[in-house]
Amino acid sequence: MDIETIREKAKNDIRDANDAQACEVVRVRYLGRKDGELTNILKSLKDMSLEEKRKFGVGANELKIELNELIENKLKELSTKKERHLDVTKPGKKVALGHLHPLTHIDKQIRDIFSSINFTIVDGPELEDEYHNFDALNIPADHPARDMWDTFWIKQKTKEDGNKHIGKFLMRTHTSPMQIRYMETHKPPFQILVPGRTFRYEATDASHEINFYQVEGLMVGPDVTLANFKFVIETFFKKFFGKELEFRYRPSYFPFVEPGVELDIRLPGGKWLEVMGAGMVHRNVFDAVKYERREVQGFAFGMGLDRLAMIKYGIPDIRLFYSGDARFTEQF
Ligand code: YSA
Repeated sequence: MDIETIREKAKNDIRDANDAQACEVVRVRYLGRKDGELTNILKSLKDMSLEEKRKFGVGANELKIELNELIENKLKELSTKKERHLDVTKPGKKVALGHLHPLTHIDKQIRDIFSSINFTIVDGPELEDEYHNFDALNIPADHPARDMWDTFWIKQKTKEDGNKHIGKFLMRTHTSPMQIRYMETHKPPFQILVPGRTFRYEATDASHEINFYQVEGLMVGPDVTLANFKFVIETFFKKFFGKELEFRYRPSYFPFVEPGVELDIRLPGGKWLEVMGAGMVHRNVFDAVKYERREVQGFAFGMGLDRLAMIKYGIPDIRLFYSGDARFTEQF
């Protein structure tokens, strides 16, 4: 039988097929592996002369593709036709709802609480320059405190490559550079909150990730004191955890504050957990942003958002946040 005859016959059969089973019968008749009419022609190609092969081969293969497509389309057509018959007794389909990531929940809660006590929420760049991440925060290049922040440096083009920028770039190691960026462009008094993503080149474990989130706070005015910090932060934590808590302030060191403190919260089991670094903004930081150091003072703090989420939801390992496992996020 020649190819044109098969084509005509097969097309008619496909047109007449009125369900999936009939389509399958047609498919087997022409394309069945064992005895399909077109398959047989394709099989016989190997015994043909070169000239015959040329004549039949191309046409037969094209027809194979064409018939497969026609059957496929027919099946689609049949299934949509079927859907058009509305069966009102059929149980509804369950719609799978997406879930917000637990860090998104925590981020929102923190923003809401600070907004309610008049803090302005500010965003900043994740790709930073050395000046804002370190130098302006009173951490010059040779300062040993730079070791506190293991840094992902960005590969730099040299001047020969046409790089006009002075200074190096890095993925911000903390949200503190936004203190500088904000003060460079705003005059006090103000109080801001900067939630954001931060990066550190360090080994991961249950409480350390190379990518995590911090929340920076900064309040500057003519007479802002550590007592204001204490009030703001204790108000925040009580609202955040929804209960009375015990706090412990320990002296600490960060180059951009003087004095510096760390804040611990007592967990239900009685254990103290460090939740943030803070302090009164260092005069050298005010100098860097050209504030008159005798006219203003302020407090700043930085806390780990992931760690707060771990405490609030009882999550034992920070790496779960970044696992991309839907079974984890579905729980929130
Ligand atoms: C201190 C004083 C200020 O006036 C303002 C801000 C600060 C905080 C300072 N910029 C800082 O980064 N301090 S820190 O290195 O101790 O990090 C702060 C918090 O980030 C930690 O308490 C912890 O909760 C979290 N953190 C740090 N490294 C982390 C991490 N969370 C997850 N993975 C890591 N690798």
